[in-house]
Amino acid sequence: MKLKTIFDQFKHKSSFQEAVPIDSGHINSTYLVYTSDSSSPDYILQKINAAVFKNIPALIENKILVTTFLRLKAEEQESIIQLIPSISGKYYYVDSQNDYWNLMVFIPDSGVYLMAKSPKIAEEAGKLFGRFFYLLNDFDADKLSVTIPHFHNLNHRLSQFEDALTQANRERLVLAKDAIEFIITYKDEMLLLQELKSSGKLPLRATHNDTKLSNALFDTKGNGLSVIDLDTLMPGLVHYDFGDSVRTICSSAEEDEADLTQVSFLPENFKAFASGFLGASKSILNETEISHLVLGAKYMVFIMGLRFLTDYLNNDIYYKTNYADHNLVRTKNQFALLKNMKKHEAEMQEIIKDILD
Ligand code: GN1
Ligand code: MG
Repeated sequence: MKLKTIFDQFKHKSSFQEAVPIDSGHINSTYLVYTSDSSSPDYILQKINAAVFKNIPALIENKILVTTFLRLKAEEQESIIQLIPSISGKYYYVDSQNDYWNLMVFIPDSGVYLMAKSPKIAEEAGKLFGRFFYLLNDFDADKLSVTIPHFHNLNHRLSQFEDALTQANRERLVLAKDAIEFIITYKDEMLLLQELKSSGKLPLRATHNDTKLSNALFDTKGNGLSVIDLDTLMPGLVHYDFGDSVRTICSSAEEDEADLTQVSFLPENFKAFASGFLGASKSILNETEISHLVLGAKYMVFIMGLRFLTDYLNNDIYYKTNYADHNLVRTKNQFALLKNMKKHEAEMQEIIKDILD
């Protein structure tokens, strides 16, 4: 089906001019739809990956619940994603190939960063994700459907990894040898977060679960505008959102940089990000949550490396890849970042303490 035809299945009053793919996501297919009338907005049209998201109506319902809630609480200058209903009245459209689409208003003069080039960008992203997290404090997380069960549960990801090990081909097993050993060495350290969760010491909250830098929208001056990509809204821990941001905002390279000498942890970005995030949200966090934020950062780098590695061993069935070893490159990159981050742990704790004092 043509993109124009799909676009016109939604209730907007605009005319389609052109659709340009946005390639940065690993899962869905996303297009920026330009409209021909200057008085009407442009849009984001997105095909949701049904292999990854098994219950897309529930995913859309999560987005509607949260955006409606946020719109009531947000201050005027805050931009909250706005979904457009389809002609059927539902907030998605199913095409003749059984693909699910949704449409959102594009926020004008906005863009994303793949890397935080300065602490200012890191701080702005921190404020944005921290505020988003804070505003959801009194949203009842039980209202959210679990669209990907055990998404950030390390026990689950480790068991998927173990399954992948048993059926991976020899060549990939050999190439991944060091990465496999890395998992074995560090998994117990990371599993502490799941133990705290299971023992009830960490509250389950409504979390975004994909707070990488490129899911923060900025204006042309580098000010934070809006949190985007609400696909993985689910009950979760603060550590998932804090950690996934640190993973991307405090790295000197993109997550698939193959030259590992380019990959290092940036403490000055951590300081800026943490001060933005905690400035907005510290009032709602308990002691145990706060004392494990650094573990949360390590955990998210670790689990992402583990998921890339598992997909590599499964011959790349989950993430979009651009070349044969792309997932292995991503894995090694994440583990290089984690190794470097571990050298800064004491400093990270100090930074958090200073922010909270
Ligand atoms: C995926 O599709 P995208 O880029 O928004 C993944 C996240 C990972 C991310 C790594 C549903 O997100 O968990 O953090 O890639 N989303 C899903 O960049 O698996
Ligand atoms: Mg996403």
